[in-house]
Amino acid sequence: MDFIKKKWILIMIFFISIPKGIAQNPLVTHMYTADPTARVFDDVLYIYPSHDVKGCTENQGSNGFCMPDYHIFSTTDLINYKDHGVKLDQNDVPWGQKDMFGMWAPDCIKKGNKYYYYYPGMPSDKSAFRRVGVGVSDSPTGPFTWEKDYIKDVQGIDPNPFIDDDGKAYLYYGGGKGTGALKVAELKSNMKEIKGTPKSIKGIPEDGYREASFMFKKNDIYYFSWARVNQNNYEIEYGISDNPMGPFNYQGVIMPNIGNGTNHHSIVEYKGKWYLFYHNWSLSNHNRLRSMRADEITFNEDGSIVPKVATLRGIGTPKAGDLIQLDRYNDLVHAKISLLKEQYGKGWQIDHIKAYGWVQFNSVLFEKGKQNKLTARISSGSNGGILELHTDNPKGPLLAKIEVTNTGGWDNWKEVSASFINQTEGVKNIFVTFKGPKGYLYNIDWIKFE
Ligand code: FUB
Repeated sequence: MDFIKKKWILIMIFFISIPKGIAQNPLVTHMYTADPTARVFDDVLYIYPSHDVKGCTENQGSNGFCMPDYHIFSTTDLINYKDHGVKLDQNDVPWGQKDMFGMWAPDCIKKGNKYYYYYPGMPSDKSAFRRVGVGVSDSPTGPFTWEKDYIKDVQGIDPNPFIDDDGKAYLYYGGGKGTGALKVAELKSNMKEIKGTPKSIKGIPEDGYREASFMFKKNDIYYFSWARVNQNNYEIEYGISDNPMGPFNYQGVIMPNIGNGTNHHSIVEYKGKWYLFYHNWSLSNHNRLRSMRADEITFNEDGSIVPKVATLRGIGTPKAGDLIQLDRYNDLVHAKISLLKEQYGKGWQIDHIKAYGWVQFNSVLFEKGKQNKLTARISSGSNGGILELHTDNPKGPLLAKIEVTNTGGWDNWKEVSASFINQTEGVKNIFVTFKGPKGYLYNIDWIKFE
């Protein structure tokens, strides 16, 4: 085989094997992802998260985190997330400690035609807990050319770059207690050095531990947000200002605490809606193995942010061909959810399903002539029952009906299908209703339309 042919085959194998997440919350389940910074470049939404793994020794990582590298993800429909693979490994940080497992929250920004990726790492000179490095690329997914040294005079975690309308660029970063925990510095036009001395950010509550700086601008208001551990545990909070360097006027909570561990966020506008990206560890039940999630947020007329309680349903509008994880429901009656056993995939199942119950899942797109068949991944250790797909409400128009029989056990999963009885069009809330005799009927992993 000639060299060119071989090269193309290898390139095709690479692209075919890139894992795609097909999920609601969390956004991907094939790996653990934390600290998601979402950015929109040329109509594509990119996520720059960190990566949690298992297996560090006592001397590796810090604060119980085991974080070896950075992946980048992209999406255009908020449902399917493409994993572009590892973009920086801990042992390729030119100024970093080898096997540090300390690759904490990163970020990326576009200036002109270049993309600048900022990340914290443990320096081999041991001059600080974390230093901040930067890499440059012609593409939002790299490859990046990594600067040989960390940014001089910057010490701290969670770097967050921001470019104002006048072209001035700033770097927010830091974590800790007391005045001066979070800092801001103006970046020079090369984006690789800071001007002058970093300043402590003023106007945010002084009590508690703070980290996860994130700045955005909307209608000429500078919104500076952070995560704070106070008596209510980890909350995402914000303040506003008419100056990117503050002082900020404290506004309160964006997302209340979602459990006993960290939260770290970013806020972005995509296709006319605003989204809060954050993380949580319900997939692993271990607060150092986190998964990125997202929910839509809205603003009041005065510009304040309507506080958001984390949802399972998350964002995006699945369409024909997408897996619909019903266990990421809007409402669930006469059923429960639990984690799938590892050998059957990652994620959850709906179980303890009883007759007269249903699961509601909002915002599914039906396109003319594109869905003729309903498929469900189900199991049943009983005599089964009927699974019906309705729109609008549990007694709304019936689209399809599957008769589920015993599959050989509650852990014996099968894909069963039925043709659509009726068609519908547009974005609909769906209701999968459970019918059958007394007792448990079947379990559901996911459904899809084709
Ligand atoms: O992921 C490691 C650290 O945990 C981040 O840098 C913090 O913001 C917190 O999420």
